[in-house]
Amino acid sequence: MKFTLYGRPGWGSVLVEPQLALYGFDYEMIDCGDLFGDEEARQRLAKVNPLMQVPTLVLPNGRIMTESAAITLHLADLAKSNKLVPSPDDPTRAEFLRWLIYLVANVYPTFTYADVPARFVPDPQAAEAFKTKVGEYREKLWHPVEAAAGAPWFLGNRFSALDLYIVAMTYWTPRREWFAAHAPKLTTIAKTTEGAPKLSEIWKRNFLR
Ligand SMILES: N[C@@H](CCC(=O)N[C@@H](CS)C(=O)NCC(=O)O)C(=O)O
Repeated sequence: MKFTLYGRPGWGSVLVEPQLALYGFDYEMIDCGDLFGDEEARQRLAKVNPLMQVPTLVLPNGRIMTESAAITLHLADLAKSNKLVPSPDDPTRAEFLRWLIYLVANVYPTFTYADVPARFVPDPQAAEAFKTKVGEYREKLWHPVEAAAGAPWFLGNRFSALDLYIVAMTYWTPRREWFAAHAPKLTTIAKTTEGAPKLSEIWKRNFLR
């Protein structure tokens, strides 16, 4: 029962790796290479994920999963555990689903469009202006997340996969300094989650090199 996770330190694989670890699943990591700068890396990944994105997860039965939110829900099913995903009768379930999907449907695509804006807006000046606008929009998207955040975890007393997303995504642009100034609750959640000894090796490998 072994999973294979395609990823890269600090990239989207870091949303899934801590989940595999917390469930105690056996997994190996494959570095996908620089998907933005290396066409060979893109073509290699295209064989398992036509969108050439990570996380890309090969399940123990050989099937491929992409989309971090789908992976999050499926891993909880496979683990038969409610450790990271509240079960359907849990009062926090609706809130969990709402914000999980919000993060992947609203926040995550801003990176797709603004990481390499020239893919969508060929003119360099227009691309720069587009990147700035998408960046501003991304900041706006974080305000409702901050407003909805509980303590000590996003869902209040209940730790969940959302706390793992918050650690990773607050390392991404607009980055920790911005979150400290504009999203203090999310910053505290990120720090508390990162402080848990079980995952320290994973966070270190991904963000603190
Ligand atoms: N909807 C996907 C988004 C994955 C994603 O955008 N991953 C980024 C890395 S953080 C990526 O692979 N980007 C490469 C590209 O956009 O070409 C998910 O939630 O898993």
